[in-house]
Amino acid sequence: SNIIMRSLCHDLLLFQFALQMLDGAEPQNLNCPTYGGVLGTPGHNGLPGRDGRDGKDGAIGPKVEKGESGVGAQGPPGKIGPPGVAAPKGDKGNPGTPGTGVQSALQLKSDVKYLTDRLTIVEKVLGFRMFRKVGQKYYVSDGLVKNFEKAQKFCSDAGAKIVLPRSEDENNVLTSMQAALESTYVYVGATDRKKEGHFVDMSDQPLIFTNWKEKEPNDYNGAEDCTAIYKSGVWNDINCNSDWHVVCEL
Ligand SMILES: [Ca+2]
Ligand SMILES: [Ca+2]
Repeated sequence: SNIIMRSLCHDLLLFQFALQMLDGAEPQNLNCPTYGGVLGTPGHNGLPGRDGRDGKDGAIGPKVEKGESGVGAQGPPGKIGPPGVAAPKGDKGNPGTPGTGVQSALQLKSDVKYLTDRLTIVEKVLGFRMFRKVGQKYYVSDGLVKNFEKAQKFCSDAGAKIVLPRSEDENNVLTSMQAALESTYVYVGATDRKKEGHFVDMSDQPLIFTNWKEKEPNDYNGAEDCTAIYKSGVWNDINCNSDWHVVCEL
């Protein structure tokens, strides 16, 4: 064990010597016991070592808040890509149904116009005291009595025309209306003022229906150029200045 102790002592002496040399201290006499003798008294504490050098500047700076994430400026546009390949031509479509949409629209427009026109007529009809419907026509009257010129103007002002039956049905309806008016005569729109004995309607068109009484028209006294209908439904040429009931047609 002495050999081991001596070996350790030499190692310690070498280590201590090395430390003294590094410290720049005067090397002291260092000895190790040659033989296993009595352990010496412990040595005094050595002098304190020099202060160590200051460390590098590693101070931690103040904590900084995380900044807002910035928005980068938009870069320049990229290069124009190569032209695309043209798509193959598609198959020819099936032919459409010819004009159904347009026809429907035109039909609807026509229907609306028809209904609007009819409504306009009906509204005029409702403005009269009395009316009868015959076919698509309305015979209307306010029960007024006027000469032919005033009768014609009255009807015209109402957006109508002085009545003129153009069929037996119409003649019958006018006759029934005449009975309701309790009138002897009702003027109808036929005259021979332009050509004696040649009766025409208010548009100078030939009459398509007449119902003259026997021996009429007779142009009595050469002064009968207007036409009126009797209670019985027959016609007579009369003086245009006489006042008779007025019936208009719409
Ligand atoms: Ca006449
Ligand atoms: Ca007559």
